[in-house]
Amino acid sequence: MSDYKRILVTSALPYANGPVHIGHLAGVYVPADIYVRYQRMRGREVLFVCGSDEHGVPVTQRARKEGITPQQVVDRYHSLIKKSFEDFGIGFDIYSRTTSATHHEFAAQFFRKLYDDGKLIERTSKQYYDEEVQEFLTDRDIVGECPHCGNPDAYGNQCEKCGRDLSPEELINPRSKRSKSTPVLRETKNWYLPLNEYEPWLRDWILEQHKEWRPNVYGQCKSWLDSGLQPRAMTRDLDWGIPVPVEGAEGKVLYVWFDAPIGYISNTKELCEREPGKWGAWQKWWQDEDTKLVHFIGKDNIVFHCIIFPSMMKAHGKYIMPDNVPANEFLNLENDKISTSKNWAVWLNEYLEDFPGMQDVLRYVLTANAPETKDNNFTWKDYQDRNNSELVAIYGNFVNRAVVLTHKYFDGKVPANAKPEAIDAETLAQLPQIRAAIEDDIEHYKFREALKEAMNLARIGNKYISDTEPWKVAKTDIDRTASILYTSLQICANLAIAFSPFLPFSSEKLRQMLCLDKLSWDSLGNAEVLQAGHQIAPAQLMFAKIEDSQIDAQIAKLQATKAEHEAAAAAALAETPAPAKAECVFEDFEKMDIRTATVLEAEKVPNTDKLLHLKIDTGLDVRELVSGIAQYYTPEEMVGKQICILANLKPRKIKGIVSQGMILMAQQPDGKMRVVSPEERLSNGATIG
Ligand code: B3M
Ligand code: ZN
Repeated sequence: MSDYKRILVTSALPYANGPVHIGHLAGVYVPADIYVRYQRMRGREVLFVCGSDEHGVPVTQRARKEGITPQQVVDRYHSLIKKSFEDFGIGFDIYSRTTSATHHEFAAQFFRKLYDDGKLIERTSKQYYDEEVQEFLTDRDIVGECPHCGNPDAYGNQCEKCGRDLSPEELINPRSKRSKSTPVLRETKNWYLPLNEYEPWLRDWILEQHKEWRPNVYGQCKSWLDSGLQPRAMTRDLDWGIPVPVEGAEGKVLYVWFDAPIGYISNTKELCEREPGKWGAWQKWWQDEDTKLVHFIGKDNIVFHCIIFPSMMKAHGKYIMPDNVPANEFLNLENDKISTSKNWAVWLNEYLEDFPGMQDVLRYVLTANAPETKDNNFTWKDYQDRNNSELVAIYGNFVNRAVVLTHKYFDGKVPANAKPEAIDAETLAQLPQIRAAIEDDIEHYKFREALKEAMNLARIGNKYISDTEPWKVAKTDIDRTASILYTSLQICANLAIAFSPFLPFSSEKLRQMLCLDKLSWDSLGNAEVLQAGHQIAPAQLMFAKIEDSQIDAQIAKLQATKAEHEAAAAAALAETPAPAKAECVFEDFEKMDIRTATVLEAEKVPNTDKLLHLKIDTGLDVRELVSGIAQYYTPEEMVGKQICILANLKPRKIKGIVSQGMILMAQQPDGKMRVVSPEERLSNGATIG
């Protein structure tokens, strides 16, 4: 904790364009919650802030897709997301939203101060504009051919095929996703934050003063800084967002990544103004060096939280900087990238329908497999294994035996330590070291390791009770039995405390079983948390076994989703025409001699499945050609058909046949080919131009 007086914890504001899934929990919210719960148990003053990010392009895309307003989208998902976090015990002190009046006002004032202080550069640039929908296009609304790999559907900001970052002007044959039309470049004015001016300071603050940051975070910051920072537009030509509060900015809004991080501050302000007695003034949290600020995010948000937002706050002049930004990598699902658009996810609201009351199991598995240093993978099989072989068979089993036997032999009262032996003290002597290890790991944001330490204590307890076998000893030596259960119950009490930041629901259940007033972190490591004679409650099942059938159902659900998405994607492909080719000139077209012709004879080319060998009357002559249409037409269907051919194509030999010309075919988006025939029968040799 060093010399800070309070801790301010933020977690990334989820886009309110869909439900939250296990990737969100694993990447950001469970680690943040573990850290906050632990710090609160240490008695530190902590404020945990989050809220819905409601102005991003994903919101407007969803609104368009559903034919509703962006506000309707965010209203639906804000409340769903908020409830999901509550259901999983993510203990925010406030979960607000960026469409709130408080945020709109605060973010506009923040921008206006930078504007008035001359910290922004006004720049005119050319942006793509869709004349059909009469709007400027965001980078994600523009698609076109990637100049690096030829992907025809690269986005204006990135090619998802080769991963290269792009700018819209780099795309070949750009198309608007909004109207399928070709967008035009139009001049527009926006306001830029000159990030390059903050580069020296960022280099010192991050690369010199925060070498302790996680390597993935430190490394990404270093590569951004080494590549040289450029001024970045902090406004956009969009209609959904916070209007830019300066003259001449009609039709422009604050860039969502300017607006959203300010949401951390405005949400804090909203809480402090609502409960000043408890939280004091918001400035105490954001503008006082005695506050330790920690941002929990996913790796795709590093640049915004380590470079852009700090530069904004530096430009503003009064704000503290984050002490750490423990960004997680990504979690995959059954070896595939989690995807909202492909519905390839385990949605928190659906999880609880299928596994009611089993939040802790998911918290446990997602922490045990947390992608803290590299992407990781969630499988339902591993979820079942960890629940059944760790939570049920070790932790739950140990607690159950200790509590049940205490009721069986001592009426549910903690027995006196009547006949201690060396193994008891040796076992309890491990408690302080386990506490120290958990504390050190959490303080260094190593939640996987910290959880392992807590689980290690459960293994120790389970081994202890298995080795001492109180159910046997009770037949001959009740005093020895008393000491074994006395020792076991001390371990149970330590477990309830140690697991509390990770598994709050089962720790609460154990606290109730042990009739502890509260789970006090200071009692962790203590060999006598429960006094002899203390009455405990009847045993409750800590964790339930998960059956194969439950897992099979989840896997089947995912497979059905995948099949559904692939069918939808194929149908969508059938509607999407091939991309336009590069511009040509009339002279190019004049070289081609396109004529009508009639098919006289047709047969399949032997040993091929795609080729037909045709004899045709072109009006100029009777000639032969080979065409790859056997999958779409039988020879019988072709005889007598009037077609259009490119008559002056250089002859070429195909499967031993000299083919003179090429039939003009229309290729459907799904690949099907159809002959292009004149609407009425014309004379053969009619020129087409
Ligand atoms: N809305 C979440 C994301 O990029 C983004 C975080 C904002 S935190 C200020 O997935
Ligand atoms: Zn590419």
